[in-house]
Amino acid sequence: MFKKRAKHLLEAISADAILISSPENQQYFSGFTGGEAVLVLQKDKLTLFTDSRYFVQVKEEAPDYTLLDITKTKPTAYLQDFSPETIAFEEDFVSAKAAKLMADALPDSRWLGIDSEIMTQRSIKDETELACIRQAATLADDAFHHILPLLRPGTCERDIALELEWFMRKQGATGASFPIICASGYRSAMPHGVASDKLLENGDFVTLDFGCFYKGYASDMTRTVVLGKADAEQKKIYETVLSAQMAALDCLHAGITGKEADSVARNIIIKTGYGDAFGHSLGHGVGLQIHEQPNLSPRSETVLRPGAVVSVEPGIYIEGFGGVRIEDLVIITENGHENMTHSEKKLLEL
Ligand SMILES: [Mn+2]
Repeated sequence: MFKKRAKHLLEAISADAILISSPENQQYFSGFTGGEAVLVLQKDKLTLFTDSRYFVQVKEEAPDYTLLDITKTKPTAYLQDFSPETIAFEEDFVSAKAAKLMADALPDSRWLGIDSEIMTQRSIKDETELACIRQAATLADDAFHHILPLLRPGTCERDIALELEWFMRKQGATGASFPIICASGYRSAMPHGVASDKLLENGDFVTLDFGCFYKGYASDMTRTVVLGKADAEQKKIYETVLSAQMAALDCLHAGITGKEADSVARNIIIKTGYGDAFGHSLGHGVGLQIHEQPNLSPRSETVLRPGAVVSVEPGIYIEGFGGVRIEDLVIITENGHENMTHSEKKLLEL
């Protein structure tokens, strides 16, 4: 599998060697999860450079790679023997200083940024990856079910976030996939309102946006509930977001662009008069990172392909009043999508 991924990338670009420095891409191309290494991909040779802290781990996780001690041989010194004409590297990840050192060590080589090719390859998930993301999504669903009885007036947002993370980790997640958002009452108008010391109050919208990492892969979901009885405006906002979300899900299939999907949800929100209150894009790709390709945004010309994993998360946010977001995580298929998020979506009045 890892050999196949490396081969695919080598074939997609014309470079004699590819250097992989970021932790996510090291995991993607080799299986190594230690994070501190450099991979060198060459046509018939896969080499992993790291130090003795990781030697045992590399043998376990990345058996397709030849292990070299980075304290004895630097990747650039190793490459000098091959006089590579073109070397590809992650220019979005490598610091300017490190890039200069690399270029100085191999002054005759042409250096090529490779980030977008890698992100395009990573945007289509294979079955092994999908199994991890499904499990990460299931753990998040289970955590939402677990947290519902704890959403009570007087509970602190941070305690809710902590309990969600604790629950997911107890069930096998390695951590939350980003700082958990628990935004209640007026704070729910902040799309990225990370949990604060605020106590939940009766009448509050409570937006929970969270997910976890399972075997390196992220999940992402959002639900918004009301504490007590929802008032008429809360109901109207919630129903608008829900119908936008359902319409966007219905339109998803391989072949449409990110832009088209975004506009389906956005037009519903605009028609209801809340257009200005939906400032962010409809969704984003999810995988080894919480935000990756493809994007479902008004600017995204990317055509969705089968095997892409995206979030679908319209929202309405009104300063001083509150906000609603509903988010599912789905796999794009030839004729539609597979929804990995199964938590209740009708308005819960707790
Ligand atoms: Mn998201």
